[in-house]
Amino acid sequence: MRKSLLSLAAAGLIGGMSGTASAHIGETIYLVYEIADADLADIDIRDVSVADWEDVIGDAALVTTDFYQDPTVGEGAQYDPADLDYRIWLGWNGNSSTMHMAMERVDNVYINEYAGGDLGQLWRHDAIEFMLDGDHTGGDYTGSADENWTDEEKKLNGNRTAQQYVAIADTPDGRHVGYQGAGAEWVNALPYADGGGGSVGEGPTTSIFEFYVTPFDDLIWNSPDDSQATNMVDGGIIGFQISVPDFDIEPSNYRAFHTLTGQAATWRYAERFADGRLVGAGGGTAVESDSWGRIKASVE
Ligand SMILES: [Ca+2]
Ligand SMILES: [Ca+2]
Ligand SMILES: [Ca+2]
Repeated sequence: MRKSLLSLAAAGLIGGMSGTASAHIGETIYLVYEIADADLADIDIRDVSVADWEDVIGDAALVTTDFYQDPTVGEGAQYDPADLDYRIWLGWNGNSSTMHMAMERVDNVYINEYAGGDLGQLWRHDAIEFMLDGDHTGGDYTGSADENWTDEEKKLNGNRTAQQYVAIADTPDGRHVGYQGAGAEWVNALPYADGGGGSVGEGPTTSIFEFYVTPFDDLIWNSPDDSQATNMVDGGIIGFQISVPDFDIEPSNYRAFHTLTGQAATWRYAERFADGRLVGAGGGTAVESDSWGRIKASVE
């Protein structure tokens, strides 16, 4: 039973679409629901609380047991709610072409030594990783995909056709979300991205992440004008992947690595992302519309 803005759907639901250019992995297609403008206005990403997400959207889209705990990464710890447990809300907005996420994370040992000033380092700490391939064409999206590239070409092509974002709860410089390519000054800033978060308690620590980012079909790191954000519309297919690392000893020293797709090296290969089918809000808010219930019923 899954009651959320994002649901597992049978592959047959969109049938003929599997023959398109979309790269995809596995049999699962996730339904990702639009958050209408009116609902977004009721979500405060800086209040260090997911109560607004619960009020506006409802239950979390994904929980820890939806993820695969990769036994080959670090200690390879498997699911234990006393070690790491979380809830994730996910949605999109067509007017701003943005993907929105919140996570409430309960972790027995909270490792965050991020010093600020370099968003490319967020992955070393207890955080959440959100990878997007807006048109889901797949491919190696790292700057090392071609060994013959010059340094300039590596910089241009890194995270160009898909993007890996990482968000952190506590940060000394107020910047909570960042991607792994060049052009961080504008890609991670308004209107393309913003975030908030914080944490409370110790042993366990509850940390909160709330943020939005922009998927780009073509991201030119030194030219916002030439970059093309994904045109997000009802019925569109997006590639996405979520990873949740757990560090309990020190930064970069993995206790566990949770991944939604179960695929290795999604930091490199976008064709290993999951398929997400964008479901539009049709102008209605989550509270006003009963379409969510109908869609959920159709896939159970
Ligand atoms: Ca909030
Ligand atoms: Ca832990
Ligand atoms: Ca931890």
